[in-house]
Amino acid sequence: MALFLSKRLIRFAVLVGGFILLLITLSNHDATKEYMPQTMDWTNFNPALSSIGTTISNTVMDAAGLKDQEERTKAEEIAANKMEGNGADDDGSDDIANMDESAAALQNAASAAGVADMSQNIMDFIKPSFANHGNRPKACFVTLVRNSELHDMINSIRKVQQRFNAKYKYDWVFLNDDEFTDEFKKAIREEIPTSTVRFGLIPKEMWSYPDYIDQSKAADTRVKMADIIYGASESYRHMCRFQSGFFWRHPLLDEYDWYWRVEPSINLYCDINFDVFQWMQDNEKVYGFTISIHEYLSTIPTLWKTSMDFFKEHPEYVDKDNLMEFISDDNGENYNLCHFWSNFEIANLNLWRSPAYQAYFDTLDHAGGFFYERWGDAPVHSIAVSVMLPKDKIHYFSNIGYHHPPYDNCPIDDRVWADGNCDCTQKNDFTFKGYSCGKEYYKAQKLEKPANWEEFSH
Ligand SMILES: Nc1nc2c(ncn2[C@@H]2O[C@H](COP(=O)(O)OP(=O)(O)OP(=O)(O)O)[C@@H](O)[C@H]2O)c(=O)[nH]1
Ligand SMILES: [Mg+2]
Repeated sequence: MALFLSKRLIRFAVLVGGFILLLITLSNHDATKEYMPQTMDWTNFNPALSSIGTTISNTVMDAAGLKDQEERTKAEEIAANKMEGNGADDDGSDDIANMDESAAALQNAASAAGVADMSQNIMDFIKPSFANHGNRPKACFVTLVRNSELHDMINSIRKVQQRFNAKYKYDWVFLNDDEFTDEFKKAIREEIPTSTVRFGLIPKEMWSYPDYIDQSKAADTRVKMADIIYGASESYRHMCRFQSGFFWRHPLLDEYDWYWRVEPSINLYCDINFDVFQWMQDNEKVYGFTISIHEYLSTIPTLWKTSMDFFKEHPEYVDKDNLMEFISDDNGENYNLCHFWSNFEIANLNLWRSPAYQAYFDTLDHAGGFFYERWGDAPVHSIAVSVMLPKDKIHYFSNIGYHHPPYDNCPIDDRVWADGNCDCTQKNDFTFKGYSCGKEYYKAQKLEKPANWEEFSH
């Protein structure tokens, strides 16, 4: 009897063991994985806006409260010095192996979710533009502007034409939430005689409240944020939402693959003796910038958490070679407030047209932060680009002399400065100043900083 019982026990144990083995094998099989709930380890990717806030951002927030440009710049300098004191600076001697930790954390999470090739989505969408290799890119300048900004706009156009576009003759698209006046259109056309110039009215649905936004809550927010720069402005919020989620959907942009964003009151300090669009296309770049900077935390309290929650849900949109290290110092837990200054962008439109970015924007839009806070298009674009793109698709144009008040990108390489016939002061170059994010960028890209960078760091 005892022998009979133990035999049954052994048979039972073998059966159960076999079943468990079968389960393990199945759960590791790619095809099965899709249908099985996966536990993801997000311990390294647990967004919380906390630690960065206290030391750096209090000063940054103070700066945000100052509407006067001079005072703001001063406060930002103080913030910059604090950051340097906090060790935000470094001499680049960090262990290179540690640099990829953040990218690896994201990669692991995506692998755990059974996503084989994470870059597939967004880059597959962009790659068709690269097939045009060697041919003239389908590209244009794009400018969102008001009739009242005509004078400052003409100043920008003159510089762009003089330093670049008189030679390369790319189209220029102007957009406005209001009808452009005949006077505006005539004056602009006169400045760009060698290019096709188009003027477009922005459809109402791209510049109004979606029905899921509580407008009285939005109005309350504007009162509460009155002390923060543009905090009380309704139009600024529509502008940021438009630049984040809609400019690339305007029908006038349909025929283009590439754009260069230009604002009123900017300057180009140097001749650009190469076709930047051709360069982007033929080198298969996606997003180019000149200035990077820290954002005011008080304008985006929940942007980081909302973004990271989205990427947790959609690890398939997280590129395995992402530039997370540019925007987070702790593997994605906190936002370090770094972003590319979006008043200058040379980029591929298919980036924003991709289902991945559209899903991201849609999530942000439903979360309401464009109206209940004051989310800027710069951090929105930058978070998307840094998480979704392979980092070698992002490019810093150190050779383009650029100014948007109050900061300069001025080539600190003497040869570049002389060859470009630049008229900026190299000492004013913002790249390695404390409030900039140039150092973070060089580190995240594993680029060696120019030998003379420290001369230009204060
Ligand atoms: N048509 C239109 N354009 C706008 C409106 N608000 C801003 N813009 C444009 O959107 C771009 C960004 O606005 P800016 O006011 O320059 O915002 P910013 O660069 O964050 O801040 P500044 O320091 O003032 O330059 C510029 O090209 C403006 O001309 C608006 O209400 N209507
Ligand atoms: Mg501006």
